[in-house]
Formats: sequence, C-alpha cells, structure tokens
Amino acid sequence: MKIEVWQGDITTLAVDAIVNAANESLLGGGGVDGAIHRAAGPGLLQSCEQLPQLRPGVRCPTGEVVATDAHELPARFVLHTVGPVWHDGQRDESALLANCYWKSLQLAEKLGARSIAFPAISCGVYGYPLYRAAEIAATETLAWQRSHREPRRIILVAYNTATFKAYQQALSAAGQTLDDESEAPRSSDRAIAAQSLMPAF
Ligand code: AR6
Repeated sequence: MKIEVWQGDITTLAVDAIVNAANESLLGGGGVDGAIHRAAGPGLLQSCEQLPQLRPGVRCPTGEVVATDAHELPARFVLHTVGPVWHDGQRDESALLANCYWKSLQLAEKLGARSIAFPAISCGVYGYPLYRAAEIAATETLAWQRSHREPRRIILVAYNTATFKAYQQALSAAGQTLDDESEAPRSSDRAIAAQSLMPAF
C-alpha cells in the first residue's frame, strides 16, 4: 500500500471519511470547509451544532477532531479538524498539525473507516508553508500506514498542482516511491455509527 495523492475536489470522493479543515467554531467557513458544507447540504451544519462536545462557549481546540455524518456527500463521515494558524513556526505549529493527521486517523479507525481523504490542512487561509505541511502530512500518514491495518487507503488531496507536487516530493523524501495519479476511490460498507463514538476533547 502507498499513500495516494489525488488532485481534485475532496467533496466528490466516495471514501469512508473525508477530513475538513475547520475552525474552532466547527460551524463552517470558507475554503474547503465552505465547499464541504455546500456539497453536504444544510444537515451538516445541524450535525455540527448538535455535537455534544460543543457546549455553549466551548470551541474545538487546535489539533483536535470530531466526526459527523456526511449527509449528501458521497463519503460516510466528515472528520472536522482544526489546523494551526501559521505564525513563525515557534508556536507548536508542527506538533499541532501532526495531531490533526494522527487524531483523524485514530478517529477514522474507531469509526471502522477503511479509506480516508485529507485536504491540505492549514495550507490556505491559515498560511502554513506548503512544503513544510506536506512533509508533516507525508510523515504522519506513512507512519500510520506502517503501524496500523485501517484505514488502509489514505489519500492526500491536492486542490492545485503546486500542492500535488509538494506531496509527491514529500512522500518521496519520506521513502515512498512516486505514485501514479489514482482513481477516485469508493467507499466501503464497514463503517459504524459515528454518534456512538464521539470522542471528548
Ligand atoms: N477540495 C480539496 N481541497 C480544497 C478544496 C476542495 N474543494 N477547496 C480548497 N481546498 P483552507 P485552512 C484546499 O483555507 O488553511 C476556513 O474558512 C486549499 O487549496 O480551506 O486550514 C475554515 O473555516 C488549501 O490547499 O483551510 C477556517 O476558518 C487547503 O484546502 C480556515 O479556512 C486548505 O485551505 C482554515 O484554514
């Protein structure tokens, strides 16, 4: 197995879980977050509003992740994670970004997901330098795949060519041979209900 790199719109992927680069409110925003909410329909916002972790005044800490149903998306679950805002690299940004990947994979495993797709968390509005973020995405996903059975299929989604190239370069530097562009994956039917598996922050 390899970590796959795929260029396109994450909302079109029929995988078990797609990851959303959310903000601490978990109530939607721009970028990939906006695209996911638009494609999922209004039910996704309702699911976010009903998350048991989001009591009044409580926000989702950076580096954490929660799951909701994916509503009208072809995926089964949306895993909402909050990436770090890039400042100067001295504010734990790399550890926080690594948490987004690792904790998303842990939650996907708990949900029975066999396939998961990640956007380039923090690489848009949050300003994380692209190649440094790609290195973290490559390191964390490869480490996971080498030590866990599921989710077996891990896809790094690049929305543009620069991100696609950064992923290829980072995966190659981390020891993976270059992959051909993969087909859009299909979902499996082994996922179990998200609601019973909500983690606490
Ligand atoms: N499919 C795949 N990737 C996408 C898509 C898409 N449809 N649309 C954008 N991207 P960003 P962040 C890429 O800004 O930096 C939101 O408002 C995009 O090209 O979405 O983590 C949230 O609510 C970039 O490479 O997320 C937060 O407030 C990557 O997704 C804030 O932005 C992430 O860019 C989070 O900022």
